[in-house]
Amino acid sequence: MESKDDVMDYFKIDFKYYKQRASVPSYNDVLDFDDVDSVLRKASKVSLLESPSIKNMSDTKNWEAYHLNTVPGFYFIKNVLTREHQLYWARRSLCDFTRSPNVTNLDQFQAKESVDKMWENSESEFLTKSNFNIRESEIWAVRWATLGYHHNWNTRNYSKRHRSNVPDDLAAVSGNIANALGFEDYKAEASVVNFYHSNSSLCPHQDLSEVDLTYPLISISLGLDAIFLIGSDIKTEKPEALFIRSGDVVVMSGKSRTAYHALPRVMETTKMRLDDESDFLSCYLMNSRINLNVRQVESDKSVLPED
Ligand SMILES: O=C(O)CCC(=O)C(=O)O
Repeated sequence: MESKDDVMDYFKIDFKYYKQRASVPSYNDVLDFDDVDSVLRKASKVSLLESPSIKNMSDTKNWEAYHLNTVPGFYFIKNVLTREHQLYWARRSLCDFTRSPNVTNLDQFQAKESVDKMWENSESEFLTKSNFNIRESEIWAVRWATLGYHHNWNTRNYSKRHRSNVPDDLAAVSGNIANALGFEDYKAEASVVNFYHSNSSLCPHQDLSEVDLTYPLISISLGLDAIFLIGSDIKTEKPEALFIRSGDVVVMSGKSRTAYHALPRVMETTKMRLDDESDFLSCYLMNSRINLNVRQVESDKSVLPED
C-alpha cells in the first residue's frame, strides 16, 4: 500500500512511471536536446570558454552547451565526442577500466585475474561460437567499475587508503569539460563506470560522498539512449526528464550537484549507427549503455579524514 510519503515523493512517482515495462510510457514530457527548439522553453544556450585541443575529444568550438534553467547548475553538452571518440571510450571502459587496479562488482565473487580476462574471453567467444549469446558472456555480468578513490557502496564513503589513479586520458577529458564551464584546476579524483542493459535502471539518489561538493560531477554517456531524471535536493519536487544519448555529457554543478537524480529507463536505440559493424564492441553497445562519471573528491579546503 502506498504511504502518504510515497504520494508526496514526486521523484519516485516519475521514476516508476518511466521505468515501467507493462506499458510504454509517454515521452511527451521528456526533454530532447536533439530537438533544440523543443527544449528552449526550459533551457538556455551557454557560451563555453575555449580549452586547448586534446586527444580523444572534439575541440570546444564544436560543442553545444545548454543550461537547464529549472535546475540551477545543470548543463547538457552535445558534440563533445565524435563516433570514433565514443568507440574509444567504450573500449577503454570495457577492456581497461574493468582491470586491476580498478575495482568492479565482480571482484568479490571471482579472482581478479579472471575478471581481468573477461573482455578478451567474451570477444573470443563472439568470434568463434556460432550460437553466441551476449547475455551469457562474461562481460555481461560487469555492472560497475571504480577508478581513483574507490567508492565504498556500503559506507558511501571514500578512504584515503583505497585509491588508484584516475587514468590520465580520462582526467584530461573531464578537466577540459570542467574548464570549458569555468571550473579551473579541476582534479579528477574518482570515477564510477556504470554498465547498463536495456532492462537496467538506477534508483533515485544524491551523490554526497565527496567531501568538497563545489566541484562539478561530469558524466559521459555511451551506447544505448536513456531517460535521465534530475530534480532538486528534495524528493517532493517533480524532476525534469531528459533523453541522454551516446556522446552526450551532463554536468551537475552548483545546486544541481547535490540534487536527486536517477536513470529509470534504458531505451533500445542508439544514435551510434552500429548496425553495419560486426565487431564485438558494436555488438555490446547495441545492447548496453555505459556511463562514465568523474568527480573531484577533496580540495585544499575540505580533505578526506584519515581512517
Ligand atoms: O548513468 C547515469 O547517467 C547516472 C549515473 C549516476 O547517477 C551515478 O553513478 O551516480
